[in-house]
Order: sequence, then C-alpha cells, then structure tokens
Amino acid sequence: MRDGMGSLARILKTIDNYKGCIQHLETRPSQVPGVQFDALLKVTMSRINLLQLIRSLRQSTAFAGVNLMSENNISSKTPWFPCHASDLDNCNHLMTKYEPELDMNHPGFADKEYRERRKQIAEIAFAYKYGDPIPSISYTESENATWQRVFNTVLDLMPKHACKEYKVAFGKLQAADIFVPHRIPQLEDVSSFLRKHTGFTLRPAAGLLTARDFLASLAFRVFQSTQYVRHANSPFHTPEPDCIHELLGHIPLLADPSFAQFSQEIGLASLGASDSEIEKLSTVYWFTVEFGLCKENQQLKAYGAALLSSIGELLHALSDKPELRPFEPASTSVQPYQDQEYQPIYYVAESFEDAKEKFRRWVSTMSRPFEVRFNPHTERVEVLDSV
Ligand code: HBI
Ligand code: FE
Repeated sequence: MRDGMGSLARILKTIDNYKGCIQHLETRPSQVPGVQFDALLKVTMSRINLLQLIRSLRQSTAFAGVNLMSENNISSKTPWFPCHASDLDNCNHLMTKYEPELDMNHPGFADKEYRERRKQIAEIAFAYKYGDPIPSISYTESENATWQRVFNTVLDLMPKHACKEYKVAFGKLQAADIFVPHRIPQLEDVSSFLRKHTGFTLRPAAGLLTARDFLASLAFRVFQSTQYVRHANSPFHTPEPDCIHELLGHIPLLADPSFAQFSQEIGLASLGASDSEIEKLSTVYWFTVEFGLCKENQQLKAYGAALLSSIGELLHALSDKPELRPFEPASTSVQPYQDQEYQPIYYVAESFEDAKEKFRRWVSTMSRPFEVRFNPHTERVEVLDSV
C-alpha cells in the first residue's frame, strides 16, 4: 500500500462489497521502496466474486500490486492442467463408448480384422511423445479407396456449400500435394503444413478423447488427430472420429488464422475450468467447430467439420428442415445435443471474427479466478493471478 492505512480501509470495504469474509489480517512495514505496508489477508468468498474483487483492486493505483497466494480452496478446486505443450503427453484419456469393441452399432463391431488394424494404429498414439515425428502409416488399398470416396464427394459439394476460408485452405492443401484423391495424407506432412500457416501442429490420438484433454491441447495450438480409418462398409458415416473426419473436416480451417485463433481461445478457456464449464465449452465447440454454419453474402455456408466431412448431414443442415439460430455463446453453451441423429438445431455465426468477439465476452464471465496467456516462444501457458 502506497498511502498508509487509509488504503487498507478501502481494501476492506471492497472485500465487503464483494461479500467476502475476512479470516485473517496481518500488516508489516514493506521492504519495497515507495511502498509503506504489505498486508496479508485471508478471505473466504465465492470464486466469481473473488475474480471481480481482484479486478477491482488492480484498477486502484494505491496498491503496488495484488498477489493471490495459493489458497487451499482455490488450488484444491482447480483441476490440474497442462502448462507446456510437452505436458500433453498426459492428456490422452479416452472416452471408450464409441470404440468398435464396445459400441454394437459400430460398423467394425463384428469385424475382428478391422478391430486389430484400428488397435495397431491406435498404439502409435499411446507411444507418442512430444517432439517425436508422427510415424507414417502404410494405408491399405481399401483404406485409400474409402478416403477417395469421401474426398470426391467433398470436392463435389464444397464449391456451393463450404465457407470461403475452407475452400481457400483446401486449395492450398491440394497445391502442396497433401490432399490428393488416391491416398490418405500422412499426419506428419499435414502437421508441417499447418505449422507454416497458423502454428498449429498435430499429435496422434488413439480415439475419442475426453473433452478436457481434447480442449486443453487446443490451448497450445495442438490438434489431437486420430490416424485410423473408418470401416470400409460405411464410408459416409462413422460413430467415432477417424482420420478422414479430421483431415477433411478439421484440417483446412486450422490453416485459417482467424479460425485457428478461435480454436486456441476455446482451449485456453478450458484450462483449469470446472466440470460444468468444460461441458459448456464442449457444447460451444460442438455447435461451432463441429456443426457451425455461417453467413456469406446473405447465403448460408458450412464451416463445421462434422458437416464438411459428412455429406448427408451437410445437405440436411442446409435444407429447410432444421431450426437455425444465431450463435450466442450464453444460450448456445447450454443447448442440449445428441450425437446419434442429424441435429435439429444449428447455430449461425455472422463471421469468425464476430463469433470470436462474442466468445471472448462470454468467457470473461466465467468463474475461473485467474487468467491464462500462451507464450508462443516457450510454448508455455502463463497463469496471470496477479498484476
Ligand atoms: N477427441 N480425438 C478426438 N477428436 C475430436 O474431435 C474430439 C475428441 N474429444 C472431444 C471432442 N472432440 C469434442 O466433441 C468436445 O467434447 C470437445
Ligand atoms: Fe471433430
């Protein structure tokens, strides 16, 4: 405090305003030149109010700084989260409900050979460590043929129905000889391509990851991508993500700077978030990154990966059947959804920039008592809990 005990009174008043309860108070003459007192306060209050209290105190010039000490009920309630891209080696927890062994509706459920092949490819992801090159896969003729069928339908539908950012990036992937009809692209080549455009990179994933782990990687501009291929009998549908979905659905837009930024911001917002907030962020992700529609010269276009990699749902989304609503994070984030049938509701963004603005405003209302910033030089997330 720079102006003596008078400022302590103001701190106490501010804490009272935010309904905090003081458990302990200590002051001592400060060692810092120009600062008269250090004060240590222990308070109990809700996380939301605490965040606002800190913001409010930071705005006052009477204080040399407000430091949040690690307090029991903050550190214990904040889940562990990765702070460096290499920590993502620990973020590979799977949701197994759609794996071919466990999901009776999976087209590979009764196909032992398919399940073996899928497992063999998934092993690569379990063994993968940060910094390794992504091992290449010799895809079989049948796997490449499945890719080719989906690739050709995307080529047909894209000119009319995909947003311009997708088309531009798709063209670049073709020009780089990464997207060709007759063979599945290797993740390592795709990763190098993305790194040059937006700094995104890939790491191999063994299947459907938990939302927390999946979203956390986006904070580091890392996209966890499966590497196995859907069942040959079902080229146009897969219950779990496969590399055709990742490559044709997600990769082109991750090469777009504005969309890449939006993706990273969802990831940053997820770090250390509560379970219910992870649920909301997943829902936003679902209705934007997976199933999002946007406007382009008064026309409706698709940018969601699940739409762009699934012809059936793409045509359904752009027909007059579903209900369309404007993207608004506060309401979109609590809209229930299912993953068994086509969506009855889609959310329409004005543009990526507009979606990002709205998302930022909404994230600032979340209850996390600290902010995070990604330092691209160190690939480290810095936690800002004091100024
Ligand atoms: N895991 N491998 C993988 N790919 C995804 O696209 C994916 C995921 N886990 C969760 C998820 N997507 C989303 O539906 C949200 O829950 C984040
Ligand atoms: Fe996806």
